[in-house]
This record gives sequence, C-alpha cells and structure tokens, in this order.
Amino acid sequence: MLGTMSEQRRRRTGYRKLAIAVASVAVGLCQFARGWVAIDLRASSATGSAVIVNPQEVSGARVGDRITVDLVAHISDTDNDPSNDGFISGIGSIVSSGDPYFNALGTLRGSNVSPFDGAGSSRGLQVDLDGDGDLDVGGTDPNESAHYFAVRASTAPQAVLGNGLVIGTATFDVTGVTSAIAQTTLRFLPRSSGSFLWQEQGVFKAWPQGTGIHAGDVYWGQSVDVVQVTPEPTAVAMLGAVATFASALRPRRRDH
Ligand SMILES: [Ca+2]
Ligand SMILES: [Ca+2]
Repeated sequence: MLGTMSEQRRRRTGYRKLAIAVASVAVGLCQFARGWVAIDLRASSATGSAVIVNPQEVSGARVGDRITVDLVAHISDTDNDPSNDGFISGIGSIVSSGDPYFNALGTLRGSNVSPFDGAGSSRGLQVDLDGDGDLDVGGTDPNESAHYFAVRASTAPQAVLGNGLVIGTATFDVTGVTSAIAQTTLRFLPRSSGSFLWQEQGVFKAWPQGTGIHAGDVYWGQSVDVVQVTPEPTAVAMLGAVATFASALRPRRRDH
C-alpha cells in the first residue's frame, strides 16, 4: 500500500534522514578506522621427512630438509569485501628464533615473486640477526633499506587488488639442532621504521603515515613453527630391536 501523497512524502523524508545518518556513520568510520596489514608466514611445501601439519606447523624435520613458506599480506578488510583491498609495498626481516637449548637451526633465504618484484624490491641480506649461529634475512639498521627483504608491486603506486596475497617466499634449510627435540619459529618482522603502503576499502593506507595518505597499522602476522626430532643413537637401536621383534611375531604367509 502506497498511502497518501503526504504519507509518502513523510516516508521519503524519513528514509532520507536515515540515509544521511547511515552515511555520516560510514564517513565517521572511514575517518577513524586506521585499518591494518599483517604479514603471515604459511608453510607451502617441505622436503625429506618434514611434514606440514598445517600452514603454521611443520613437524618431523631433519637436517637437510627444506621448508618453503609463503609471505602473505593479510588486510583488515572491514567491509568484508576483498575486491577493494590490495597491497603495494612492505619491508622487513625474516627470522628463525628458538630457545638456545632446544633450537632447530637453519638457513633462511628470501625470494621475490611476481607481481611484487617491482623496482625497489629486494631478497635481503642473509645475516645472523639473533646471534644463534644460523642465517636469517634482513638488517638491523633501519636506514639501510637494501639490507631488508622488500617487496613493491610492479603496478605501484596502484595496489594489486585482493586479500591474502602472496608477496614473497622464503626457504628454511635445516642445518642442525642443539637438542634431540628442537624447535624454531619462522616469522616476518616489519622494519621498525616502515614503510608499508596498501589499500583498504578503496582507501590508500600507509605506515608510517604518508603525505595525503591515511595512517594504518602493521602487525607481525602468523608464524610457522618447525619441529625437529632427532632420535638418539640408543633410541634408534631400540627402535630397530622393536621392529625386529615385531617382525618375528608377524604371522608368515604360507607359500603354496
Ligand atoms: Ca575490503
Ligand atoms: Ca639466526
């Protein structure tokens, strides 16, 4: 039922007021929502005896195994619409860190991937950033940008649209352990001075804030735990003995 002319006019006025109120709230949110980007590490493949339990955990790694991880840019996406989000550039270090007494050591190496391999991208230097004797990727002097792992979209200053974008990869070659059971955590650490540039809800965001660009926040994302178990020689002998014993008990197939 449409109602009288005056009723319709009253209803339209009400709708307009409601629309203005909604728009005001939306504008308010746009002004104050900083938005964020987090760089996750996710295990994508493993060689040898290493097994990917889930993207955040690899178990059974031995010396000589290689674990490959993706660096994934995850954006806040406050409107639940990934088509208006995107990534442009970021910089930081990739480190493996563990308890000195239960540490799984390994060599990290970064790689740039298309389309985040534009001018200014860098695979970073291989240096021991945490002093545990193995090689990480990145730098300690924020002024030496070339030392860090850096990505920049080949479409910059336009963002590569999408959320959960793979912006780089890294490999971790297991080289040793400090204990029979050892573990290390691989993670991306944003450079302390920035700089990151991305798009969220169609708006450019930067950390630290750029001229004429909205400020956003950058977080460590999810890490990857690599667990290594090296059986002690006595344990290996025990396992062998158990296997022999089990084999002796196994029913034999009778040959015809
Ligand atoms: Ca969005
Ligand atoms: Ca190290």
